[in-house]
Amino acid sequence: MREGLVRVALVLAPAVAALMPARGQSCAPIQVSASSGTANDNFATATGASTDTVVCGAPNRKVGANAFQGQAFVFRFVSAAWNPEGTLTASDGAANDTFGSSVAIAGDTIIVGAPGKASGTATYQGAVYVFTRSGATWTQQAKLTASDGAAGDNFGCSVAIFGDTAIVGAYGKSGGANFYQGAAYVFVRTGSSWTQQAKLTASDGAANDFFGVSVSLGLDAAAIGADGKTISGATAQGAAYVFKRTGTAWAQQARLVAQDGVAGDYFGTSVSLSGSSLAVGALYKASGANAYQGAGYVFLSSGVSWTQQAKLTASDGGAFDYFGSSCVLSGDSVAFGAPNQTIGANPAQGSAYVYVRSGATWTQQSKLLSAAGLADEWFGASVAFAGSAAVTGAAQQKVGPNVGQGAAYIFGSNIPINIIQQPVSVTNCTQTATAMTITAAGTGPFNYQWQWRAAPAVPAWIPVAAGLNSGGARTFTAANTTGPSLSISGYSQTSGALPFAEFRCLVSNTCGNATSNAATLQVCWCDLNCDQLVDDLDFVFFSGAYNLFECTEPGMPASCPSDFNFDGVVDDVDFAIFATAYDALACPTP
Ligand SMILES: [Ca+2]
Ligand SMILES: [Ca+2]
Repeated sequence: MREGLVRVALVLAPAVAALMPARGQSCAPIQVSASSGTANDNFATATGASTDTVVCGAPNRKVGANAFQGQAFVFRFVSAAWNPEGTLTASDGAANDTFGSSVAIAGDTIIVGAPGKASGTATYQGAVYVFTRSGATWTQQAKLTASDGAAGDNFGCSVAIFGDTAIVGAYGKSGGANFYQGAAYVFVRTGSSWTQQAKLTASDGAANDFFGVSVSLGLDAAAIGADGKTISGATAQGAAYVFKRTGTAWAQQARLVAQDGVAGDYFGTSVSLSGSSLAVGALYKASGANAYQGAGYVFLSSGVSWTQQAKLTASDGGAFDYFGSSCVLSGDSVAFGAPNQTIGANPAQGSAYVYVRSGATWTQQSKLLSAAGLADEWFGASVAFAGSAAVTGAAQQKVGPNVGQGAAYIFGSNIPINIIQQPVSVTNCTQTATAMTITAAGTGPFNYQWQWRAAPAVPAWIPVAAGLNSGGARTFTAANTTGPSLSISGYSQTSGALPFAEFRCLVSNTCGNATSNAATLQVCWCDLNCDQLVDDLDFVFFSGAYNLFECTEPGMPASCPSDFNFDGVVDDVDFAIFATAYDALACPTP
């Protein structure tokens, strides 16, 4: 049958998917700062958060006449807004305390580190202050100091709290003759009284380990960073230690190092423990030729042993980003700050990256940026999670006329949408229904609206209506037009060029939106029996229609599918179209 047929141009030209970049728009986060802020406060150098409360330390803030005394500021989510709830000041605050260098919150308790606190003539011995909330009022409950405190300990350089247990890092603590070996101290609360439960040191402690530079707490577990640790001769490769509590006794469970650790990584600068997972930052980790780009690591515990699950780096990382300067892990979400990253033309504007875990796989979900967009913001100096919101400190940000005042940003239900599965172009016969599906990541709930166009006949995008849609001489039936998976069926077309139509989806949440790529639906008109081939079986169908000729003829299949050029008759023109597809044997591919 193929001999003697006139070859005509392929009517079903390969469709060109109109690929558009996904537009994950970053919505404006909520900015909080001290209402009384002044230049060089460095507000949000440290940030802690619970579900509805954020605390930001401003360690270099002048209080009264005391330079570098420091304060901390509390904000609470009330009536759909983040409102100031209190200002925390040490009862015995003095110049150079740098109160607010570290902060942590659990429930109605906040602890604040003041590593510069002097004890008599012992400068930089350090202290930690505990505040509790009653109603909306914060009051100092305790001042914590180490049982063996000494000058230069920097006790309070890092803090963490979990229930009625607190841990305090003192990276400057000497171990015998080992300067800067470091230590961490555990305190427990009974009623309103705090007592030291343990002093933790590494089993292999040595000079310049900086053990305690970072700390994190879980249930009967502590993680402690020692970013100066020499590993097998590699100076400042860094390590993180895990300690477990049994009863009231603490014991070292593991020493963790990066699988690809080398000298100078400073692995352990930041740590965050959540359940059986631990995140660790290595802010000076090189990436290829990029010195000091930084990296993050996630370790997983089996209950006894720890293994590295992932190494995370920024998709667009560059040299001197200092990625991993800060980190926070909660469940299957982790964030790392990259405060020295250049954004556009702005050096040290900084950013933070959020990753989510599915199974054992971590995927970058969002890149967070400040709304101000200024050089030297140091955005990402601190990170925290407040429920589903991500909090990021921009500790050097200029606020109004105040250079270095600092601000924090809360990305609530407005974490930018990232479309992680795009709709797929498809070719179908006239009788086969199609679904176009996308998957959006970010903070839900999401609103979906599918759009279509009969490009190039009708190039403007219009919303897909539930039920019958028509335009550009095409009609189809749609369902689930405002869900992630659009159903399309009943294609018909009376004239016009192919492809049949293009579809895309607009996704939005409370403050932002994103548009998916466009996907093409192409209809293989000649595949009359819907088996994805144009072969002899279709020819049998076509022959029957060809012999009947008129679409209105009794016995002609409904909608006259063999009338490929939509002129009301099945004639030699349709036969030529069929012959071309028959020669190709297959439907055109999108
Ligand atoms: Ca077929
Ligand atoms: Ca025809």
